[in-house]
Order: sequence, then structure tokens, then C-alpha cells
Amino acid sequence: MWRYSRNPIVGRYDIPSSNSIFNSAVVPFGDGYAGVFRSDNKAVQMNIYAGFSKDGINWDINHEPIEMKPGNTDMIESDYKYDPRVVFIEDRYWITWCNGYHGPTIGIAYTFDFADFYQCENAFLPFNRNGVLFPEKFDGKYAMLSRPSDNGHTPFGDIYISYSPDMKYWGEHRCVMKVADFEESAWQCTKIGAGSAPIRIKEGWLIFYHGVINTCRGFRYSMGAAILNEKNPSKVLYRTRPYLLAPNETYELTGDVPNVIFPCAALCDGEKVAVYYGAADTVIGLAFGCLKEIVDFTKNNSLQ
Ligand code: BMA
Repeated sequence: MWRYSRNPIVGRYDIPSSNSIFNSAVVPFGDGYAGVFRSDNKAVQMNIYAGFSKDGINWDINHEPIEMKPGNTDMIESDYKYDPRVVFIEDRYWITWCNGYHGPTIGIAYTFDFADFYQCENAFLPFNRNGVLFPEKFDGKYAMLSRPSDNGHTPFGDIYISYSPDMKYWGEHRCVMKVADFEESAWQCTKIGAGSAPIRIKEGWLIFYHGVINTCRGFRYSMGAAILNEKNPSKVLYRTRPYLLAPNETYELTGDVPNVIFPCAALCDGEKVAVYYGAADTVIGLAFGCLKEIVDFTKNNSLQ
């Protein structure tokens, strides 16, 4: 994969009130793109903002955070919102994010137009992060990857899957993927978390995920890819032993949290793949790849 030469595509001050704009998700929308962006303001309050783009690169991000209306429940508390993901399922766009409800858990909302947003029940009890929905249902049920965690800078974490018939009640929780052994693939030995919404490919589902190693200078976040079984996505078919992208550019190495590449979205148009990632918890970067090369690499350099 290679980085867009004009990264970062979104700067930390692109909203007048912002301190940083990073871990954010985009989807095709109308004749362009729409997205939900994480921005921390200058009081360092975490919130999510809608944004629009004609080309997926130059973004107009609203200056006010998303105001939720009640969806499938009464309005529930949301002390903060961060790390959104977006996916289109059937007739609407679903947004998941890390919702502050006595600590982080997974918030869910839907929108048809990125103007009105309807907040639903939280998917899980606290603490949980990195909730990522599949674009299709399995036997009539929605499916979501997530990572049970703690209330701090969690020093552990594996990826689970859960199912729901109605986007309200979640169950059938299964473990999908655990951290790797330090000796096998150290960049992903401390914690892992789903990144982009899964992309349907011939072999099953392609996901980009983040993996973390705890170094003497703190956590370092890199990006890998995995392919999950088409019918039963709790089964991992392949998963990269080497990372696909690790912090290397200045905007990834320095910022509010150094050494972070945090993928939250991937667009796929035929053979062309574009991954959107938060860089150093400060700005947004874009990386490109060819689908076949990524899939071949994942198969040929797999941990399992
Ligand atoms: C995680 C989340 C992410 C962040 C990452 C690196 O726990 O807070 O939003 O990008 O840490 O700081």
C-alpha cells in the first residue's frame, strides 16, 4: 500500500473549534462522499461531526457536532463520542462509535441523509470499543465486531463478533481474533481492534484492523488486514503476520499521541482500495492499494 502524496487530507484545525480531527469514517453518498468525523475541540471534548466531499479527498466538515434524535429508544446519555464507523445496510447508513455511558461502550445511530441522525440503544455494556458493523445481514441478523475493554488506555484486547435481529438486542457473542504472540507478530501482540467495515470479496470478508505493541515509549498502533469466512465471519481464514502500514511519516510519528495509525474506513471500487486512517490522534491520512495485491499478500503472509 502507499500513502497519498498530499497527506494529511484533513488537518487538525479544519473545524474552527478543533484541537484535532482524526479516526473518522467515510462512505459513498449521492454523487460524492459523506463521512462522520471525530474531532476533539479545544477543551478536548470528543465528539462526532458530519462532513461531505465531492472527491473523497477535500472535505467540508460541519462546524457543529451531530445532534442526535431518539431512534429505537429514548435518548440515552452520551458523555462523549469518538472513533465513528459508517456503513450502508439495506436502506440507510448506520453509524457506530465509542459512546460515553459510564465509560466507553458502543453507540449506534442511523441516518438517511447525514442531516438527521437517530440514536439507538448502546450495543453492549461498558466497557467496549471499536464497534464495526458488517454491510450485510447473516441469516437475517445484523453482525458487529467489537473489542471488550476497560475504562482506561486498555493494555489488552481481542476482537469479538455479536449478532442482533433488530439493532437493539445483541447476543451470540463469539471470539473472532486474539492478539498475536510477541514472537510471531509483535506489532499486534498487545491489543487488536476492527477498523474498516468489512469488504465483501470472493474469499469472504476483508477487514483492515489495528494492532498495538506496548513499547518503552508507549503504545504503537499499526494496520493489518484479515479475511473472515463468508458465512461464518467468526472464523479467520487469513491474517497478516507483517503489518500493512505502520507509523513512519512525520504526521504519524508526531502529534497528540505519537506513533498511531488507526484505520476507520476503506472504500473499494473494483480493484482500487482507499483506507482512511487517523494519524497520531491529530489528523487524517489516506492510503491506497490494489485489492488483489492486498488479498494475495494477506493469504501469502498469514499468521494462521
Ligand atoms: C484508543 C482510542 C483511539 C486512539 C488510540 C490511540 O484507546 O482512544 O481513539 O486513537 O487509543 O491513542
